[in-house]
Amino acid sequence: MNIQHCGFSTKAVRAGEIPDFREGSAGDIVVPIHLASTFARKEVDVLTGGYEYTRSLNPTRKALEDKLAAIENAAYGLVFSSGSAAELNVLLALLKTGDHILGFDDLYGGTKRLFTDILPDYGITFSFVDATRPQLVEQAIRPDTKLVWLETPTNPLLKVCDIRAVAAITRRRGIILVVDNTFLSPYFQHPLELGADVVLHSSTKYLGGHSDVLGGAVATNNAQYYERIQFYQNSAGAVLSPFDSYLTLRGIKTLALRMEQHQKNALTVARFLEQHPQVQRVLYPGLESHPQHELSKTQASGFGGVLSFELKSTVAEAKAFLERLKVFSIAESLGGVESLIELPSVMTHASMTEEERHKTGITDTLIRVSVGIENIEDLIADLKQALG
Ligand code: P1T
Repeated sequence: MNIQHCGFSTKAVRAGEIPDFREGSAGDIVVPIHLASTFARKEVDVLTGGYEYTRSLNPTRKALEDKLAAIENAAYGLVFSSGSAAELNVLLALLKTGDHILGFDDLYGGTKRLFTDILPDYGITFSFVDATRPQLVEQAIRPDTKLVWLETPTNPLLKVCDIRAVAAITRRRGIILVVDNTFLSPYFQHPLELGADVVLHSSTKYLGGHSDVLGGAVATNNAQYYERIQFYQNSAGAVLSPFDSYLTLRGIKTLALRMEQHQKNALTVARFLEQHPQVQRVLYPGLESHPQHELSKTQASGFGGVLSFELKSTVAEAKAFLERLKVFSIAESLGGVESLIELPSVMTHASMTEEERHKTGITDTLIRVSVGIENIEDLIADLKQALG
């Protein structure tokens, strides 16, 4: 069986976990959790099965890295102890003092914090641009720009940018394009096929899928970038543990089923909110009213399970609405089976300055929802009672 030629769910279930029938193996149908931190060898110069020390490589982590590469249709996959660790590894591996990063102006607050508060200490500069308009990206590129960083859709404003158009610009100029694919997951979007050089995930979210594991993932087809990022992964050591690799392997197997249900529920919630008299605006790429609804359909096969909205309310009223909810939990993070709701201005994006938040459009009353896979009737009833 050549797994590369199989469909998405076959890869999600089987890739990286082909049973081992060699003498002494049990033919495990799921890859075992290899807890060993080090691997013994019979001869000094010969590694057993290619393994040496778990920071460098571990069989359970390797199974996940292979599965990740398969579902992203990539040649190489690497996994880290968190999405943030994956981001810092990619940035330090691919950039040097004097380089400039051009970032989408709407990104996860923690990603922006790496650009604004960490990298300048190492002589790496940054600026932000509204990447929904590719011509603005082109204009914002400087002679020292080495890397463009996109999220699409973005966190928390669900802005969508044209990956193909931005990739055409970065390719022409030899600039690295990184796309954070956390919100759609490889089930709905394949940025490498649209021209990105590196794709990244907080696997804490949809890949893990059950709010019980933190992780980060990177995939690429570029051997040079892969070797450099892998060198940093081993040198810095922010690797995913064997147990967390196992949880993520387990999560990915049901990714297709979960994403379908997240999206179905999210669209129903978005439509319900859009027609509610107390709702000011709803941001969800699956709604016809979303400014990049048509663009989304040309580069992704779905719209995901996250949406944001604003009530016609004060901050205190928005907080009281969240606190009246009984099925939705007030919590950071997204992509788990449970419906989560939060106020980005005081939670996930609190690390941004107020000025920067307002410039980007993150108002104090913006509410972000990660719609889970519960029964939709219960979610709608909960929103109704809390709005009422
Ligand atoms: O939390 P961590 O696994 O380190 O991943 C960071 C990260 C990277 N990229 C995106 C798009 C993200 O949303 C995140 C983390 N986001 C949240 C915790 C959140 O609630 O938005």
